[in-house]
Amino acid sequence: MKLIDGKKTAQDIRAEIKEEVASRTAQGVRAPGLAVILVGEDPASQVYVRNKERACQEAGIRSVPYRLPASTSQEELMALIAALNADERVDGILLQLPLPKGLDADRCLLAIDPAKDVDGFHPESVGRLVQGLPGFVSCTPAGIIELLARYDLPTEGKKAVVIGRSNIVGKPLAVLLARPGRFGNATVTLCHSRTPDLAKECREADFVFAAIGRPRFVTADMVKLGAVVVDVGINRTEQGLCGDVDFEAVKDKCSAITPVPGGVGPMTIAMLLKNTLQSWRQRLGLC
Ligand code: BQF
Repeated sequence: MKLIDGKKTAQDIRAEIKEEVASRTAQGVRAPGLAVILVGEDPASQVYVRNKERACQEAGIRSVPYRLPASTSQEELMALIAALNADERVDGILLQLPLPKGLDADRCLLAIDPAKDVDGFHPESVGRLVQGLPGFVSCTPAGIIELLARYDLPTEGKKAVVIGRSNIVGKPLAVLLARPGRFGNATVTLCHSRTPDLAKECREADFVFAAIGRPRFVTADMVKLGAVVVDVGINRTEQGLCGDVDFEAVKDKCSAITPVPGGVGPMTIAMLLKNTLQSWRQRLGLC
């Protein structure tokens, strides 16, 4: 079994980004800017936002925090997004989800300029992904494909099972895996809570991507010998962070596996920086 080290890979990518930012800014180009909006006090969201801001800072990306109370109105939030759309020094707009009750996330995401949609959640970004057009790709699925590429685990011609049909992970991941290319061209099965025999679907898969949101949901009997297992789960339990895969049981059966923590999670952050860098290049005509 090969352990797929997302923490190390994400560090490598962040170092590459830092180098590009440093060399451009040394020539007088302004630094990339990312606006980070956090509404309310959700403890997990606070951790994620801190992770993202720290990563930006280390890479030379200017992160501009907007911490708003849970009592913020939809119109106030829409006005902030409009102001950030118009701000030339802002290359990316990150609206941390979930939003507190009473706020309409879809309406907010629709208001973000697609050119600054570094989370890839705008319907235009999703449409571009589905149609195979260039655009921002949701960070977690993009990070997963990047991990497969950097570990040279091609999906071409293989059977892939994605468990979970969320807009943020499962659906875009299934689309990426079915795209042309060495780290695409998979025969993809998108499974969910209404799939009649999930264990059978998984057992037939060369690649299993677990994005269910239930601790240790994928057990050893669900995994084919030699399969690649990617654990996207971030579950908080009494014993700490835990994935959607029963790691201890599955690790001896698969050819490669991502741990939690230190697998897909850090790659999500690295891809956010990569998307911000991409937006900055495009907006300044650096590419
Ligand atoms: C790690 C997220 C569910 C819902 C909303 C590193 C992160 C997590 C884990 C992180 C996530 C999950 C983020 C590890 C951002 C990933 O070492 O394993 C980093 O900060 N994430 C988010 O912003 O919103 C979420 C999961």
